[in-house]
Amino acid sequence: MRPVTGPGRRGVLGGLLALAAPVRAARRTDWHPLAADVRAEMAWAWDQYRARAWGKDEIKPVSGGSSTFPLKGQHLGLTLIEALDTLWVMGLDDRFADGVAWVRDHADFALDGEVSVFETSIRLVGGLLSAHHACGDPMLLARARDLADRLLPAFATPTGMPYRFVNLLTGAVRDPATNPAEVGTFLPEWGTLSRLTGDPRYHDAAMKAVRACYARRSRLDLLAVKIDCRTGEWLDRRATIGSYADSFYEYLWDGWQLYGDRECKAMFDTCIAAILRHQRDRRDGRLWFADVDFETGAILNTRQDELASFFGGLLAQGGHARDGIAYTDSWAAVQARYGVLPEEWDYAAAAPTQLGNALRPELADAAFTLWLLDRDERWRHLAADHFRAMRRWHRAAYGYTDLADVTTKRQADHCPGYWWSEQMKYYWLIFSDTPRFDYRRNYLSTEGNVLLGLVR
Ligand code: DMJ
Repeated sequence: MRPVTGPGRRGVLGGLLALAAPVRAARRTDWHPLAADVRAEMAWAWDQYRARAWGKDEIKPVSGGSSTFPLKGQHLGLTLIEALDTLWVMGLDDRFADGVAWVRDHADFALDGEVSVFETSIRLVGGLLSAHHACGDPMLLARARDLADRLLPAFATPTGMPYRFVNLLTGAVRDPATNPAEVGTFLPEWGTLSRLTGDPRYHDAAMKAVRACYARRSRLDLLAVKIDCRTGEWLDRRATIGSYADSFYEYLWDGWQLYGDRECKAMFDTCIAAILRHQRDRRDGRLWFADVDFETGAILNTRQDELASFFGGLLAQGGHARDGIAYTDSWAAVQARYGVLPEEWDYAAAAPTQLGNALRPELADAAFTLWLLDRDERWRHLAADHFRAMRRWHRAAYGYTDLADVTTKRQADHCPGYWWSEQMKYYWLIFSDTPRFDYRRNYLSTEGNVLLGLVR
């Protein structure tokens, strides 16, 4: 692997796009009061978690209970670990130190139970690495390495693509029917681990898995959504930019930005060209991306995961600013209609097909990424709308919760770990102009973990 050289994935091309989309001076706003609101909400939610669910994976913000994830029935401190670099970049230093002390004294991954390899890596390995980036404590790196070592047995397959689940204690694996996202979302965390430890196994395992999946693309250069990690046979024909595929494409770009890896860039360019060619679909003047048959390109459905709403930022990073902005505008119009995006949207019917919202960060992610690229104030307005809607409808007695129904705003009772790592950080970074973050040279993972760009 190569050392970190280029600008971070959300920091590149700023000057170029600024020419295409100049900042509108007339709409200048002082965003710092909103940044202070975001920080205050983070501190309040953390204090609720500290009081009622300390060390648990996830707080139930309505009832005050807790739930486990990604291990069934046993807690790993997911929320706490996901929150660490957000607390640090907000300057909530006492709370950050409290969290690091919990990891030092209580984090234990030698537990007899199975976890999702993908979720554990992006959330926990990534969370520990970003916390290490924030403070340099070698204990955090050691914990990240210990956990990655427990995931490694999943990669011992004939293709190099990992099983979906592994037992943290025994290394027993389960479920070979995997997908591009769960195969190709490792390189930034695992490459960072290799760089910091000098052990190339992590980077090499991540890269081998990506190559194996990419090599099996169709003649249209499209990937389907389900693949057997033992044989490399596709188990489905549907190509999507949404769930089960999304971060595969994101991490191809990231491999290029973080390591200057030309192979990743070439794979990214090939995949994105195919998506733009075969999946781009315009309805009523709006840009969407259809699910298509990966071998024929025939449209299979017009449903769109909320998860895909990050994709506009990725397109712009990859040099497709016009499409990236148009796609983000499509989602912004849905947000304007409901306040909060539904989990799934049928763009042909212009109606939601899944009414919930799992406290999702993706549109704020796209706004932040686009803003880093062109500094257009409209992205700050979009992020502000996202934050204000969240504060209005997702706030509960003991924190922020998901919604059961975006049309009625009926609350469920669950705060996912990513809330602490993703949108709260995106809002803060886009509004605060904090000196703790290098706005020109940085890298945030798919989970919002900052692996490059924290300024100590
Ligand atoms: C996060 O865990 C990551 O962003 C992942 O890539 C998919 N989306 C969830 C949050 O919605």
